[in-house]
Amino acid sequence: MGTSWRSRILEVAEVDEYGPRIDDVTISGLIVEEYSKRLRDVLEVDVALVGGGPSGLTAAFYLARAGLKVVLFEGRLSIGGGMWGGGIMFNRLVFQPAARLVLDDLGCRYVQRENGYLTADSVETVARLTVKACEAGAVILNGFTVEDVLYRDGRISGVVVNWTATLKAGLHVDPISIGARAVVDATGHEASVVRVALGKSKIQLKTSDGRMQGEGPMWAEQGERLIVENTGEVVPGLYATGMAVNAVWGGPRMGPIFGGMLLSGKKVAEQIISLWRQ
Ligand code: 48F
Repeated sequence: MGTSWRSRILEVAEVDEYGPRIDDVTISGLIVEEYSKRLRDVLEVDVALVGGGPSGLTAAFYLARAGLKVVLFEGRLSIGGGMWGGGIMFNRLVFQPAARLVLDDLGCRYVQRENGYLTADSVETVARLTVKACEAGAVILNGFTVEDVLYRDGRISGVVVNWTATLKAGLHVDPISIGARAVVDATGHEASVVRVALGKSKIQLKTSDGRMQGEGPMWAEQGERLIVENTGEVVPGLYATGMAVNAVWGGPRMGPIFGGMLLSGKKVAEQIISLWRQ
């Protein structure tokens, strides 16, 4: 008997009428080996994105396409954030005309409606964004919650992650750290990375009083405009995109219109790419 799972691959490599025999321990070995390699590869990255909603996935796509090493941590098992349910679980998405170019870059199908509005199937759009980000080279690690940041010399320089399941179970298990040249908070309404950064140190945001302003009541037109305008660095090394932007800067929420999320994801990617090229 071999002593490692690798030797079992050879031992059970016989073929029967169904093809190569299936061995339970080999299945485990393949998962552990490949996941460990992926995790090791992203311990140090150019960009760590937090949150796999529309803004995070869009940013991941553009950043990875430009050749940056990108990891995206999503706390839930499912990627897509607030996109799945459209409005009140009617799973259609609405976009304003300005989002058209981004939808085209992402290969998303849409229907053209009156006054330039575009609509799309939310499930299909989540799937397309996810595939495009992965194909571009972004590594997506789901089930991981970012619970802290690395902060050195006045700059955010990485994130601290733990399994969401571990945190939910309240287990006393220490997290691990990921080094990143840029960290992007794409956690939506929670802006949870910015919050944790503020809560843990003397960090000041670039807002008027250095604090989080909190999002305002629903106003789609203003919200969509401000989200794109204010997308960017909030603390050296830490950027906000998507709904997190309005939580930081006090912009209104906007409900089920999603163009601003895509445009914000693209903008934050372009900001980081241009710095990276300097
Ligand atoms: O909320 P979400 O979809 O963020 P977004 O890209 O888009 C907002 C819209 O969906 C919608 C809207 C449109 O008008 O307002 O709400 O700004 O996705 C955020 C993702 O981040 C994950 C969370 O599970 C969700 O999938 N997330 C939140 N906190 C953490 C996290 C964390 N600390 N670590 C990892 N993932």
